[in-house]
Amino acid sequence: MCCRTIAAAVDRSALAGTTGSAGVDNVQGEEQKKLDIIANDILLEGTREHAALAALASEEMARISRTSQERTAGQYLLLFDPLDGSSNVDINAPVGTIFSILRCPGARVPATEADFLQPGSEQVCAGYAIYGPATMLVLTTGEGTHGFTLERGSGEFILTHPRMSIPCQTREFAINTANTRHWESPVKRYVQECMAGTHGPRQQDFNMRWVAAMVADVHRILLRGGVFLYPQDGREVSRFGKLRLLYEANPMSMLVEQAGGKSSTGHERVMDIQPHTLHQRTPVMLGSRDEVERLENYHQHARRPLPDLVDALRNLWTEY
Ligand code: AFP
Repeated sequence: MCCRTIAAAVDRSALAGTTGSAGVDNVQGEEQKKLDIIANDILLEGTREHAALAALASEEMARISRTSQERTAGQYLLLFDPLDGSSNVDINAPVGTIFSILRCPGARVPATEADFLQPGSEQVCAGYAIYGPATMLVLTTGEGTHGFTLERGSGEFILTHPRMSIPCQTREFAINTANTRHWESPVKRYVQECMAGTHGPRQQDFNMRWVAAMVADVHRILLRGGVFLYPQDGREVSRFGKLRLLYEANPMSMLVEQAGGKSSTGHERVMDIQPHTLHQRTPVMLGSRDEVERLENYHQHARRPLPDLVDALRNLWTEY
């Protein structure tokens, strides 16, 4: 219901004058778009009265918001990124809503922020809506990942992509290569080897895609495979990665794992991370299993000093 309303708001944005910046920053210090705020309000309005929910957390709100059920102890906690990739709205490119549902521990009354700090493996449901040429809802409750397409006439989501499955192997990767100089050596090595194509160690040509909306990049991977990377890097802002653990990385990791893929920080499974704060960031590498395992391998290898030297020589060799 909320996703249908957000889809309509995105659809109308150029006509309604709701593209562009709202002129304020969110809790992460990132510029809020008008539609970030509109989508957040739609989700708050549409879920606040829901009997099953104890509290909500959003990328756009510094603190959690308790629902009207706080006194009757709703059983679940809802977390969301209301409009992922929102700068794409201005160029009529895909955006989406990402969400995650957790059990409220012991159905405490009222729920607290600490109740949200659960590892991704505790999620009972995860999903996203993508607002592209068609609006789709992609969901998992722990029994596979399934895609539903909005039929605009009836307003119903019809199951069109049952049991989505990510092939183990791929020749497509997604990363913002403008950040190359900031990456750590295992990521540099991985991307350089992909870019070296048939003459490099991978002995095959790779393709690169980057939509700048995680929802769209993950959707592509669920449909045809690939690997998506947003690693930590040398910049202050992404020292611990850019993406938010609780309402971006965890739900996407559950969807990917339920489709047979893998999701890692390079060092550990994303869904095993014990969160410490609501808006915590994490590095993410997810998608086709063989590629994510290769990346983990390179990270493990790079921990030892000698392989680091080998990497440096290899980088020199590739550059010159
Ligand atoms: P917003 O949700 O703030 O628009 O950010 C989108 C995002 O977190 C993720 O969806 C993209 O993969 C990533 O940022 C794009 O980052 P770059 O700006 O480095 O391309």
